[in-house]
Amino acid sequence: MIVRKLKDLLGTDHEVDDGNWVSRRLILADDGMGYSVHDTIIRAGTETHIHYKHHLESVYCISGSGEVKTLADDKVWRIEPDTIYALNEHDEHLLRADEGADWRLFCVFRPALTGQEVHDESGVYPAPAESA
Ligand code: 9YT
Repeated sequence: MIVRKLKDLLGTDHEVDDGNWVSRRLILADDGMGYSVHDTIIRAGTETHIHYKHHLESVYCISGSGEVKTLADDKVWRIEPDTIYALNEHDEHLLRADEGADWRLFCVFRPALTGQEVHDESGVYPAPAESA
């Protein structure tokens, strides 16, 4: 069984800072679960372009707030505590954190991230084979 505490991951290679966000990667590909689990802080007032072409992601809001704008249809979705969204169509989107407080999101990716992924210029994480 795997048991980890967030405080033990801080400052290690399980913590990845991409500027607009810092991702604390709790469970990764080499844990063999088939998905990865992340506790992510989105910095207040930031906007991030994301397009997970090779992954599915579910995101549950723990604290803070913001919005997701899906670019295919220009819809804007308010995301507040106790709200989940799922990018079930690999939806290209803008992630906008409200001003005032950081936004804490609990994220699950399938397939699992290997650990050090950051977004490329199009907001994409590499396909698993490329990042292995
Ligand atoms: C919600 C989202 O996708 N944020 C970007 C970072 C990502 N969750 C990650 O790598 O943990």
